Amino acid sequence: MRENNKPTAITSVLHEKRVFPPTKGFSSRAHIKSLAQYRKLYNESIKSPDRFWAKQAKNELTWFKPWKKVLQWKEPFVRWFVGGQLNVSHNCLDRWLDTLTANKAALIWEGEPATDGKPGEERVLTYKQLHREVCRFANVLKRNGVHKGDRVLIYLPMVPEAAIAMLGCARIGAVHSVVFGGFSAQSVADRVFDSQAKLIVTADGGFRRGTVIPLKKNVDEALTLKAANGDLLAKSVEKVIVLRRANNEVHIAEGRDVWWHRELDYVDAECAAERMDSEAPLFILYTSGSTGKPKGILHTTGGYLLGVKLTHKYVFDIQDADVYWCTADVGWVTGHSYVVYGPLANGATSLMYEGAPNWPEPDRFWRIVAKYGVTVLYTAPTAIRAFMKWGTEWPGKHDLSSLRLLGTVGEPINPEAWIWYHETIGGKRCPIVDTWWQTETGGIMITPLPGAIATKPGSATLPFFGVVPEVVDDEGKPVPRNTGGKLVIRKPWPSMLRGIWGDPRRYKEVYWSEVKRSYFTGDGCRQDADGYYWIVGRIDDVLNVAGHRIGTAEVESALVSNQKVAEAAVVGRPDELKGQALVAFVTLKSGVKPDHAIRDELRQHVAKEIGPVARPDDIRFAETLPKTRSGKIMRRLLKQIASGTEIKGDTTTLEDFSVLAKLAQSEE
Ligand code: 7RM
Repeated sequence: MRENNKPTAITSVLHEKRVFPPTKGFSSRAHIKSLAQYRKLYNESIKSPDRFWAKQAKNELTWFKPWKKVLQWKEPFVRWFVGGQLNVSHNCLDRWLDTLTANKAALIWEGEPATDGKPGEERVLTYKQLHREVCRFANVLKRNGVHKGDRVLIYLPMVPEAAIAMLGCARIGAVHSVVFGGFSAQSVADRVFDSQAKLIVTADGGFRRGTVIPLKKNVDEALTLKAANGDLLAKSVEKVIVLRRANNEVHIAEGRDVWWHRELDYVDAECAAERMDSEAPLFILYTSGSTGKPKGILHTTGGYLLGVKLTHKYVFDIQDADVYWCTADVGWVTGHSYVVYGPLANGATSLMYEGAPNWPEPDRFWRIVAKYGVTVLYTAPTAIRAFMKWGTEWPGKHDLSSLRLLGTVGEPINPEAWIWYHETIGGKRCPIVDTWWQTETGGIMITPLPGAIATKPGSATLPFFGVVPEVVDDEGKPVPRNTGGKLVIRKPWPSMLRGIWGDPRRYKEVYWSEVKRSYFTGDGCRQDADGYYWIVGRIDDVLNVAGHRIGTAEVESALVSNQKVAEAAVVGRPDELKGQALVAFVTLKSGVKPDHAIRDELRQHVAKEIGPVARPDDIRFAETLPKTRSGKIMRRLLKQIASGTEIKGDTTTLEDFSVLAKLAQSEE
């Protein structure tokens, strides 16, 4: 473990006193109508979890075979609905086929506008149509040798086929691992290697801000990359299914690569949903931690689906007529749980948008809200801060009166952005649900329920049903109210991660060792006098840059993989727009002179190794890095230098005092 940093409170949040009670008009129509009703259900969920969850699982999901035991907990390994059988794709699709929902829009998709000014394409898939496409694609997977339990890597742009591919895997019991389209060939290769995926689903290219991202080309490159021992990283891959999307030129390797549309000619639309064990793996999603290697977070079937269905229903107060839009990419957990699985399990209409919020102009989101009459919008604080910067004239051009509820996720929201969102986008009438959760938690954990819980700008408020959070000190003891500490979860919940793919020891070590008998979130937190939770951000070596989770160690290992770099330390500094920016302190190998060209080269190098999201904002060169006597890099100091703040605190453990002065001088 590296030097652990105490959570630092954001002062503007400490003094935040505004309270927004739920409005009568909203509450009277909401699923959960009052604080009393929330408290009653919450208490039930904590006092008799077995009874509470059994009732929910029975009401919400269709089971092929009932479970024998609701919960089996052998810390840190959990099993929910033991012995039960169901299928996620069946619950998201087949379940609706003999209801009024069958002909309702399941997915509304808006493509990125073309560079020639033509509006974006538009597609609507009803539940019936989506079911048909999923069945056909599931048959394509089978035709290409995918069996129950096999891993499939999905590397697609934000198109309906991404959801179709995920549901197709779920239908036949294959385990998907979606890799964000902004990640590099190296990331694809690493994830194939770790998951031993048999097949990759990709597209020729995807559109982003008018340019084509060459996804297939990246896959081709990933398939040539080698491990240190000389072996191909992606040698487990037998087939690549290629979706035609951008019409860019691609290489098709005979015998290995097949076109999605051609394959459809060989299959029919009959495909029974596989009976899956409640604990059968559903997906692996890689996420950054405090080491150089991303962790494959494993989610399973019954508990995950129940968790995302229930949170989606109550947190977004989903009603039949809603047009619900979560702006996350399917490459992130938010896209899994709240673009695809949660909404479809609820028979809701989920909107998907392919492009960027400011392409071709900064009113793109508001144009879409007005065009489809979006009622519920779920986005990230970093996007909200960007909208604030671009100016109120952009939302002002469009009729946003269809909106009735707003949500945020991904990082703490500063009260200024919260108020702007509330007033400018929500017209002061829409409640805001600030939802705290993680890739590991599968679904929303701490959140307002919009008809029941009064909100405070910057607070995720209170725990969802079945969630027992606690703020503790270094010894694991609960801290008093209004005191900062580590956020832990005391009891297992249905959608929690089941482990790290192929690494049970690391799972235990990372999540269940920091604080006794608790799941450690890695976040710092404070509970106020009303019991509201205020999450202040990561206290481990994970940064949150524009809502993207990035491990400092990952960026460091990318930097040192460059021939010219001897050592690197990466820290975050506050950034008005992105929340945090990446600052890299780099020691070059002797003989290499620091200059602008190397700085650019290293930034490019990281983008290539990990992806553009991880590209450092600043690179600062140093002769040596400040270290403790035991050799740990003093990140606390580097953070202060990176933020331009004064150097405070104890520096006596520094190996080389002169180093500090030099670092401070090296500022650009
Ligand atoms: C869903 C997602 C998880 C980390 C988490 C926090 C931060 C997310 C909030 C938040 C404050 C929030 N998964 N985080 N939501 N911090 N308020 N509402 O983001 O695995 O990619 O990131 O994001 O630090 O630990 S994630």
